[in-house]
Amino acid sequence: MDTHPVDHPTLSWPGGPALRQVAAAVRYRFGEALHNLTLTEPDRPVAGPGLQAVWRWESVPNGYRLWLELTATGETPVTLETADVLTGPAPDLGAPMLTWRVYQNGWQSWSPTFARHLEGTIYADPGTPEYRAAHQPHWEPDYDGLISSEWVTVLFAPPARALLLGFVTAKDQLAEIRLRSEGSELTARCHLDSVLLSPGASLRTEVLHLEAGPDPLRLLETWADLVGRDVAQDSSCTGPIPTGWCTWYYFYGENTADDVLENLRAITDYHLPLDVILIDDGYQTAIGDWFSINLDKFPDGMEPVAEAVRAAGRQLGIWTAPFGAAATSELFAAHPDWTVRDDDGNPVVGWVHWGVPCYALDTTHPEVLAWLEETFRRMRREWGATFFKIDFLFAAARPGRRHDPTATRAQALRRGVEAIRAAIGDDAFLLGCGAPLGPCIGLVDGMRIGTDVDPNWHPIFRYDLSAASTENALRNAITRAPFHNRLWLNDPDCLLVRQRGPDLDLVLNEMRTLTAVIALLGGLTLNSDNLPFIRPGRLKYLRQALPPTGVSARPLDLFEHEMPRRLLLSVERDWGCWWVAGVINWEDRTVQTTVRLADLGLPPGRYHVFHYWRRRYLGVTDDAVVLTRHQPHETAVLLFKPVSDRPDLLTTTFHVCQGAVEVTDCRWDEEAGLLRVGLEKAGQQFGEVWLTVPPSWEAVEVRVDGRRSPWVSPAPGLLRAGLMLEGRAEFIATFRKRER
Ligand code: 9PG
Repeated sequence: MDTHPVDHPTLSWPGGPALRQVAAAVRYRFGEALHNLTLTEPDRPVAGPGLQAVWRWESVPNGYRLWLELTATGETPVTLETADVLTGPAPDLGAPMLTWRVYQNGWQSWSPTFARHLEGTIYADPGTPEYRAAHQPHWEPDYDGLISSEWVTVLFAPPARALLLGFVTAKDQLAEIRLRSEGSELTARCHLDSVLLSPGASLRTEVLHLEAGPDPLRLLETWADLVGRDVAQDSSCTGPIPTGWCTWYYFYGENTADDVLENLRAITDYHLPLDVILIDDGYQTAIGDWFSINLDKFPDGMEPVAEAVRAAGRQLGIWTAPFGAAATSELFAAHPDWTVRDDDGNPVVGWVHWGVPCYALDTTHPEVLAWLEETFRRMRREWGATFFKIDFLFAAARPGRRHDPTATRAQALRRGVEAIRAAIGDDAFLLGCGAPLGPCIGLVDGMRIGTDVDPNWHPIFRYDLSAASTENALRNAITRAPFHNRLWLNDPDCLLVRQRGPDLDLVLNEMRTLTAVIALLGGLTLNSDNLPFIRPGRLKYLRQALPPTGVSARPLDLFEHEMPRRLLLSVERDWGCWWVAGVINWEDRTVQTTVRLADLGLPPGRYHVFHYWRRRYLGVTDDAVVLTRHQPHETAVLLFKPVSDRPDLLTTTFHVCQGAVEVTDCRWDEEAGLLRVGLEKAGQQFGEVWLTVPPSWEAVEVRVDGRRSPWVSPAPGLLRAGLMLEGRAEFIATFRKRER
């Protein structure tokens, strides 16, 4: 061990956490020997055989930034294994570690993510080779008892001491934060994947940002802001949020051209504001053979379908798994040398696709990159596709030998995604899926942030947190909500609203929870039902999630519950403000839930409360709402609207977010006793407008677009009127002062 003889420094925050005895470390090979270089002092170069390292520290507001600079100094290259930009005992957060919550961010889209309780967690490591390959890229035999969070973590000791450790760069190395409670160890590690560093060459690790504060959710949001600004350069968070329809979760790969065309027609007939028609897995004959269309399903190839989509004024979306080559594919037969190799020279399996092994393509190979570019250029040019869902991206980051021995797994993956981005152009939408998150940032517009949604609430094939299920998909959609609009646009996966039956096992409350959470999170909103056969009574749910607001509700209790129960969307307009809370019962039984204004962080005051799905006005509160029968898997969507002393808009039933997208304006004219509500929404939808009427006023009439319209008073102090909204409408209610 080559150690510099200096006291280990401390990283500390006044009145906050302290990291004592910190060091940095580099593990590498020079010649045959494995070396460990330890650094205990910033900015002073430390030399080992064939390698020099410098540990950099920078002070930033509320924290520090740490990284390492490595230079090969010998006559022959060094082989780099790992660089720990920070290692030492777990920090002092002023409370025993077993009371902590640790944000455990999974590696890729489907990997379980949540603020893990060190005692009594829902997490269990399945320990299978498949799970490791898909979710644990840094697995080692000593993984037992270790918590590994990819890219970022927050350590939280309730009630108010939190420390964020997050890399603010991510292009070059996969990076994890490892925490071990037994023996107390914290390490922020960049993986250098045995790459060669040639004599004289240098490299920098990713940059670790450390920040302390009282509010762990805020820290996570702040980190995502920093990364979004520096790495994504906000490039990926502009433009409208995609909406659409996807073939996968009804047809599961069995979809034909006719199925697509019939759904396209239904979308037009039903006036559904769904823009992208996404042809998911199943149109191709094999993974890798993207232009070899399965003619049993698409007898005339892709062109006529693409043409019909465009003619209907929609965008064509195409699914691919671009970094795989099925063992049975023509691609693999023609280019067996294009794959990542193991130590024995055999092709590395990226994943097994519905029973067929798919080899991992070597995205450092110039021919592979050229093929990728050509493939995506053709899809754009020949089919006119403008939306690309690229899936199973983690395959490009499988460990193994590559054409370029200096490329890390992260760099290899990034080169592949860069080639695709270059080919499709900046104006096409790129959606990552099954994707290691960090290396994709700045290249993708959207990112799937959870496992697959499913016709079942609980998983039915495997019982781990990464298995397809509505519950698992929703958990990640919520726990990764802080990434939305900061790193990219979040894709929570598809919305299913079809009736319960052989194709869907969700009960009404579960389907409404899926609808509510997707709507409250404000990300991509794609439906995946068989629309020609859907009951009109179910389409209304889809309409209530469209269009996405673009703004995410905040998971207020992310660090309190492993399955967060409280989502809060604050809406502020120049004509008013209100809050929409989604309160989720994850239990399999009915419970009583108390929702306190204080727990929602609402300013003190008096609020009207509306129970959205039940269409029930709950009255006024200045304290709490009690849901006496909060049913299994039910999300109570509660609107909180400040009480006003004149007639006011309470809510509308056109959208779960209750005015955030469809109410363009709301003006009160005291003189004339007129409340004017401007409404606008794409599509065609029946809904209601609810108004509150204080005792000093009484309603005279309601007019919609100048025509008198019937209204009712469902309870004293309330007025309700229905209307068919097609595009725009002007809703005017007239009132007069009551005689005293
Ligand atoms: C198409 C699907 C859909 C879906 C994607 C992805 O075996 N597996 O572990 C496994 C995981 C995810 C998965 C399929 C299989 O789904 O998330 O939206 O595009 O591929 O095959």
